[in-house]
Amino acid sequence: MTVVVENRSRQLIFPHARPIELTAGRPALLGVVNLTPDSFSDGGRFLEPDRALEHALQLAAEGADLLDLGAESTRPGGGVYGQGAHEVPAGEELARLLPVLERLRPLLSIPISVDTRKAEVARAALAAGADLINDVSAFGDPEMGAVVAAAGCPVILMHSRGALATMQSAINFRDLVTEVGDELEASAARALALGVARERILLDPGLGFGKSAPQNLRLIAATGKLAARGWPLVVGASRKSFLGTLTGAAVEARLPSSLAAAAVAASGGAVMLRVHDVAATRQFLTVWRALVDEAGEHEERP
Ligand code: HH2
Repeated sequence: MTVVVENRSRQLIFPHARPIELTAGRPALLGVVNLTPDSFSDGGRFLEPDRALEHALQLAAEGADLLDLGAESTRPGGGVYGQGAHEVPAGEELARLLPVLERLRPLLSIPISVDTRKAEVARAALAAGADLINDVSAFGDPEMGAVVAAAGCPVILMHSRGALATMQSAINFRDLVTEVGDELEASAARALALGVARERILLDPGLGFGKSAPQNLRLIAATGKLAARGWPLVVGASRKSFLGTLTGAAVEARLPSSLAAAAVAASGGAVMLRVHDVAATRQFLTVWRALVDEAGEHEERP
């Protein structure tokens, strides 16, 4: 397999935290901290603020480059998750999020991302010290673009199709990789038009969101093709159900599958991976990368 190695890395600048380097082939790790009762991977485990805070600090100590706090599960409905996640009112999302974010902010110098689809939540989170908005709906809320542009913060725009509650029952692609790439570029263009700076936009193919298990594999394998469009790419395969479809592994036993996905996404030039298991992924990627460098089988990108 050809491994993409970027000569140049570039800095991603945040409102509160220190910058991070974005380098294709050496992905930063975005550690997942779920403050939800119903996320597929760890729902309910960190609902209590003290436990969530402890978990966040643990992921930071394990070497997470950024943390992703999510207070609303976004499990897609219409497929393996039945009706999918319940939509949470903004007040409830903020009541789960702010007590953790406010206590965490002064304890960490790494950037804190907030995984939300709601402009009202993003606004309050940014005021409380969040550095990045991770929006799985890619500005589905018409106010979100203005909030992100005014804050001058980076944003992850993730690909999905259709409503969260039904998206797994209406999958329809003719040319998966081209369509996902085109639709991601269209969401980047919308963000630019709303005043978000080009250098603050990251794109994500949205594994599991309106895609079948084989389509998710195809998209991971096509990371290089998507990254070649020139936007920094984030990939979130960690513990997802399509890995279980292939292996039969239960959600808590999907670390080996998640690492295989991480290696291929990193090979394709992803600059960031959204992961639950930070220490293991860091260790795995360090050795993977050293071996790739040793083998010298890589293609340099100017
Ligand atoms: N996947 C989930 C949530 N947020 N954000 C990005 N950028 N990319 C992803 O692939 C992505 C995401 C999955 O959501 P959920 O069901 O809430 O579970 P968990 O947060 O444990 O992954």
